[in-house]
Amino acid sequence: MAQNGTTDSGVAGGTHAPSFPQPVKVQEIRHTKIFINNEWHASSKGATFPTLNPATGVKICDVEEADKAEVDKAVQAARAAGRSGASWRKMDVSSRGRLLHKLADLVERDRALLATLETMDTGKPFLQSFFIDLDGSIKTLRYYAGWADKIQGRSLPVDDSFLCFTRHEPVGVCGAIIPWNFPLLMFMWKIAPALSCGNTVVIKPAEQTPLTALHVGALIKEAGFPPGVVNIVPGFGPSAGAAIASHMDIDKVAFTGSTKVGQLIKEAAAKSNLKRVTLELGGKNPCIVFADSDLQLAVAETQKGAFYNQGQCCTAASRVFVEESIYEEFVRCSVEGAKNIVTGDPLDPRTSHGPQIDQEQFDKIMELIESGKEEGARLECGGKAVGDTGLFLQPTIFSGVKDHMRIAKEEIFGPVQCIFSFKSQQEAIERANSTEYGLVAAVFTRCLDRALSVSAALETGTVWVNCYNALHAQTPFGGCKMSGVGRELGEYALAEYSEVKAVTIKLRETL
Ligand code: NAD
Ligand code: NW8
Repeated sequence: MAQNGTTDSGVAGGTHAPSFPQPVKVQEIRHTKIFINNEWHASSKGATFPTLNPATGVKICDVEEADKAEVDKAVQAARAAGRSGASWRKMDVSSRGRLLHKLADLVERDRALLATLETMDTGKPFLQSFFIDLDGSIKTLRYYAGWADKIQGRSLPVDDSFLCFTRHEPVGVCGAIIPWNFPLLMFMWKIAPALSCGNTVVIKPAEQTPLTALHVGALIKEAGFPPGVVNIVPGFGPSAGAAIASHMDIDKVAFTGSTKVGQLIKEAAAKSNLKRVTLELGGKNPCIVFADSDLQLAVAETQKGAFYNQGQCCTAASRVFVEESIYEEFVRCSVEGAKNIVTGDPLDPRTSHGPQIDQEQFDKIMELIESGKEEGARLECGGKAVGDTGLFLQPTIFSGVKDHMRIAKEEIFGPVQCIFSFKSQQEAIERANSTEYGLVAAVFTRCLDRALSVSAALETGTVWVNCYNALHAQTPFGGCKMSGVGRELGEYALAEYSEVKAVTIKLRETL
C-alpha cells in the first residue's frame, strides 16, 4: 500500500537521522470518560461506544457515552461555574489569559501524543496532525489568550446629562458540537474565544473522534481552570447533540458539520429558548485559474486544496475553473501531481494521504464518483480503493465536468477534484457563484486588478489569492449563504461570544 521509499515533498526529506517528530507509542488510552466539573464520569445508563482506527478498522478503545442526562449535568456545572461570584467570574481578566496560555503550554508539552491520538482516531497523516492541527490549535489558544484583557466596551457621546457606556459581557453557557475532520483544531476554535470572553462551555466531540478532546480535558484541569468552566460530553448527534441544541439553559450553540444538521440545530435553537447560533457548514468551493497565473503554483495549491485531509475539509477545492487556453496543460500537470501523492499508513512519516473516516463516508464518495462517470465526466486518475482495508481511496481527478452534473453540485467530502473550463472572467464568476454554498473561493492570476475585482465579486466568506487553505488565528473564517452563520477566529469571533450591555446613567445637572 504505502509506496515506501519515496518521500513526500519537503517535510520528511533527508537521509540522516530523522529530524522530524515521531509518533508516541500509545500503550493505553488514559481518558475515555465524560468530563464534567473537572471530574471523570461514567455514563449514567452504563453505555459506551467504540472508537475505531480508520487506517486499520481496529477498535482503539471504548468511550463512555454521554446522553441527555449527562448534558443536563454538564450544563448545571457550567451554569454554576459562570455565576457572578464564582471564581471564574471574579478572576482578574488577565488571569483568564494566563490560563489559556498555560493550556497552550500543556498542549505543546503533549504535542507528539496529541498528534498521535489525532492520527489514530482520524487517519490523517501524523506529520499533518503534528504540524498543521497542533500548530493551529496552539496558535488559536495563544491568540485568544492575548484578547482576554483587551475586550473593551465603549463610552458613547449623548449629551451632558447622560453617561452612556457599553460592557462586553459573557453570553453565559456556550454549547459546541464539532465534527470528525479536525477534532482538536475545532475544539480549540470553539473553546478559545468562548473562554477568552469569560463564558463557560459544554462541548460534544464527534462520535468518530473523541480522543484528543478528552485528553485536553485532563490538560484543562491540570492548567487550573475552575471546575465546570469546560465540560466535555462525548456522544452521538441525535442524543447528546440534540440535547445541547434544544437545551433551555444553554445561551449559545456553535456547530460545525453538515448543512442538514446545521438546519436542525437552528430549528432546535429557535424552538427551545432562541439561543444564539453560529454555524460552520459545507462548501462547494470554486477556484478560478486564469491563463496569466503561475501555472505550477496554481496546480500545486488547487491540488492541496482538493486532497488535503483526504478531501475531508469544509474548505475542499472541489470546483476548479480553468481558462480555456491553459486547460489541457493544467489537467495534465494536475494528474501528474496526483500520481505522486503517497497513500499509506498514516503513522509513517512518508505518507501524505490516509484513509477516509468511515465506511459511510467512503460509500458516499464512491457513489458520487460513479455518478460522475455515468454523467459523462472524464476520469483522469484515481477513482478506486487502495489496498484491502476498504477505507483508502486514490486521489481522483475528473476533467470535462459540466455544471449540471452531481459531482459539480454536491459536497463530496472526499479526494475528488473536478476541473471545468471557462472562456471569460464574467462567465467564471457567475458559474463560481451559482451554488447555494458560499464558504471559500480562490483566484489564481498575476494581475492585481483582476485579483481584486474577482475577489469582490465572489459570494464567499473567504477569498484566497494565489494560495489555498491559508488560515490564520487572526483572520475571520465563516460562510455566506448556506455555508453558515457568523465567523470564527480573529477579533470578529469575539462578538459571537459576548453580549453587549448598554448602561445609561442620568446625571444631576450641576452647571
Ligand atoms: P454531521 O453534521 O452529522 O456531524 C457533525 C456533528 O454533529 C457531530 O458531532 C455529530 O454527532 C453531530 N450531530 C449529528 N446529528 C445531530 C443532531 N441531530 N443534533 C445535534 N448534533 C448532531 O456530519 P457527518 O454525518 O459526520 O458527515 C456528513 C457530511 O457532513 C459530510 O459528508 C460532509 O459533507 C459534512 N461535514 C462537514 C464538516 C465541516 O467541517 N463543515 C465536517 C464533517 C462533515
Ligand atoms: C488556525 C488554523 C490554522 C491552519 C493552518 C493549514 C492547512 C489547512 C488548514 C489549516 C490557526 C492557525 C492556522 C485547515 C484547517 C481547518 C479547515 C481547513 C483547513 N488551518 N492550516 Cl476546516
